[in-house]
Amino acid sequence: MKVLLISANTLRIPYPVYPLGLDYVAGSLDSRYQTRIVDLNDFTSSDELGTLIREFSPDFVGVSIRNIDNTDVINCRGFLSEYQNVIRQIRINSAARIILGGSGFTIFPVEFMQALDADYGIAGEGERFSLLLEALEKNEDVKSIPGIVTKETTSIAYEPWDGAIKRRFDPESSHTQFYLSYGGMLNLQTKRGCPFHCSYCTYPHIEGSRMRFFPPREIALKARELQDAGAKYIFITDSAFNASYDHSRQVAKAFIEARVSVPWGGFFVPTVPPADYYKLMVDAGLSHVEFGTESLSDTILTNLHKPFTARDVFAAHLVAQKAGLHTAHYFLLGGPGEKKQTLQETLIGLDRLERAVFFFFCGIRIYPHTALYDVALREGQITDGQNILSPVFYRSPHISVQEIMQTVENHANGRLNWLVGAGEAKATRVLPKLYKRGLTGPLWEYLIQ
Ligand code: B12
Ligand code: SF4
Repeated sequence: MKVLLISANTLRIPYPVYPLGLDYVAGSLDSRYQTRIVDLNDFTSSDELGTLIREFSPDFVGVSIRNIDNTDVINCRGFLSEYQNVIRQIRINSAARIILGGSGFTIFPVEFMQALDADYGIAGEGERFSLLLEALEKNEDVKSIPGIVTKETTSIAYEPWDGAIKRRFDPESSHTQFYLSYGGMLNLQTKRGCPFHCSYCTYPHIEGSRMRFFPPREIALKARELQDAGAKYIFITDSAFNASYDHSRQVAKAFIEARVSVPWGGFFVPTVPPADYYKLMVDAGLSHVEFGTESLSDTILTNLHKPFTARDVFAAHLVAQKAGLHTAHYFLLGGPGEKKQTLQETLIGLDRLERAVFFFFCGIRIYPHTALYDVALREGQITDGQNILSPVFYRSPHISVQEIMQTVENHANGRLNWLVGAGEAKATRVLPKLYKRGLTGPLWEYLIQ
């Protein structure tokens, strides 16, 4: 049986992202299946995909749907029509059964099944792909498999996957070579799940809220494999790498033992770390910390159910700086309770965060299965059953997005390290040139003055 796995994400902002999820889907399939991963970033035209499908002649095609949209309130861009084109290409060139999956799909499984001409979908972890293929081959009923979505599905409930998790990484594959030659960034997962309950966040729904840790030594060996393949930078894709200080320290120690020398970074929660935490991380190669800070007003942090206070942010920032790390903070402005005064608290606090890059997003994308969804419903910002696949952003009733943006822009006063929105235009212009010149990593550190 032949299985073709397609990464349909062609967004290159802030940079193209290696399709890690498909390595896990491929890893779940045994050698009975001839499995091939293709990445649309690696193609120059949709005709190329058609030719490949005809030549490979798959029995099953899995399509990975990562991004729904760019979550930018000002310059919003959705990707549904691109996915529709991909499915059309598959249908024209093959009789294979089409199965959807991925983080974007998991947020809106029913909506995507209705919008795309696919046969099945899997909400949640793709390790269940093998169960689906086996059931289909044996003509068994697939509906008993947790997370399976069909055209008839109206609601889905499933537990996180508790079976084996295996990544199949092929250093020789064409798409690996693409990422190595375009910035050199590959990625790595050290655990699944986030135990926090931030009100707007989809991550606990996608990965589960119980942390499931991968063995540190195994992760370090995988990091070595990426390094030996030529990776110049590794992004740790965990929802929050330091959500477990204990496990992340074990990972860092395993990196040191395995002689991982490539720099790496990831998302961190700005909580106060144990003594010498960031020093150990730096010894293990950590170079960039991306804090999901969101606000420096304690009122807003409480409203967003964040597991820290503004004071914790200042403390976390200071220790990260002392350890010599490149530091970025993400802000989500305009959430419940945001008003002039809370925005001012954030702006005043920002001036205390020295030598950092700030990414501001205004208006918070509303997703199902979040507390923010319920707030928006109560406030009449959305209606029960409304299709929000096409983005709807929560807006504070007390201050407009325009006023927030203008206030931030005024306060930024042209400083390069203050980036409002996804920064698409700037990034599209500058980043490809820098990568061509051989620079690697996320590169936002070059904006720090
Ligand atoms: C790490 C991360 C980033 C990093 C990536 C760095 C890197 N080099 O990898 C950075 C910071 C760059 C980033 C950027 C963006 N991101 Co991001 N990111 C994530 C995060 C936290 C993890 C993604 C990941 O790699 N997970 C690990 C892999 C193993 O999991 P996975 O891909 O989901 O795959 C599993 C399943 O989904 C499934 N699966 C996957 N494919 C398939 C296919 C089939 C057929 C099947 C059956 C199953 C299946 O099986 C896999 C194994 O279980 C997710 C949130 C989350 N917790 O999932 C957001 C997330 C994917 N990002 C999101 C967004 C929006 C973006 C940006 C557009 C933000 C912006 N405006 O700049 C950009 C886009 C970047 C790009 N070029 O595509 C959204 C996407 C949904 C949406 N709203 O559109 C998410 C879900 C967060 C959210 N807001 O809900 N991101
Ligand atoms: S915002 Fe970060 S810390 Fe909060 S639930 Fe999401 S991933 Fe976890």
